[in-house]
Amino acid sequence: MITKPPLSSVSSVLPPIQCAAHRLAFERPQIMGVLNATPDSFSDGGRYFSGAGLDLTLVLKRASQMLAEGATIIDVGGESTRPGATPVSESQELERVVPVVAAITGELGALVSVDTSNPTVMREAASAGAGLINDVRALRREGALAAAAETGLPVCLMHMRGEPDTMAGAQTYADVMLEVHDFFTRRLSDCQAAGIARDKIIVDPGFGFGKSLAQNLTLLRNLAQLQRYQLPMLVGLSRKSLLGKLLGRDVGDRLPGSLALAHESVLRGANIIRVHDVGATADMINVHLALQDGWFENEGK
Ligand code: YH5
Repeated sequence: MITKPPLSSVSSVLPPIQCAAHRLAFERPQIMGVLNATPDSFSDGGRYFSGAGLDLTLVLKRASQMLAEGATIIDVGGESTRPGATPVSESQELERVVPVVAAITGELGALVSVDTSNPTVMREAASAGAGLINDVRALRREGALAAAAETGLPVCLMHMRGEPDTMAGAQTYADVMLEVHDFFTRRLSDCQAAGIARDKIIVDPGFGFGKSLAQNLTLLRNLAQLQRYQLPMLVGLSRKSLLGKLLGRDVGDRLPGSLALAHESVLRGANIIRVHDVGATADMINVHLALQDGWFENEGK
């Protein structure tokens, strides 16, 4: 009899990663909740800004809500990666990100990742309590490898060809899977050379960054291939434009599509799901886990 291979080809649980005081474990998919400290992001820009600027009370309220709904990481970003977005200066990014990181770690004791490509922001956010560096440019900015190594924090390396500003034009890849694989092979070796231990790295294929709809779907269909590194895998698909193209939905009407994409990612071995809608994603993951072998023996009633 011919049996189909499972979607997820690696069944053993990856070792946990130490993120500052927090141990991030991978027995179950973890949820990273998005918190944009920007006035101009795609999906939730300007939410925490009042007349006086960034309002930390609103930020803490939103972070608490995401934690209560099941997020284990809050991803704080101060730079919009939207093509054509006004570039943010270093001082502006520091001003937005550092107080937010300090407030969420200090007041809520939560694990915070800092979504930045800037070496100074990496250092200052680490001092303020961040437990993870999430860099959409995969530490390719001048000084970023050294800064990340200095903090000693784990890092998420995301695949993107070029820069957010130049990536918008559909890129042509001979083979998108091969390109992503070559990219990680190079970045993993550069990280190792900079003194970032391999076991501190998370990989992310970078959905929506310079990729066509077809390329994004190819990446997701073949996501299990990224388990070859035996490193945790993060995916960010929540509310992204591929759903606009696929379903003709505006950014506020993409939750069902986002859940389907997140579920397909979990089936293919994703370990961390970066989302805007934490509660709905937690329900999806809990239903998925209830169908896993052994669940009723281990935690079901
Ligand atoms: C990611 O995939 N993405 S910021 C466009 C949207 C909605 C959302 C048009 N940071 C990732 O979330 N970090 C971002 O609607 C990320 N992986 C990691 N590691 C883009 C974003 C978005 C863009």
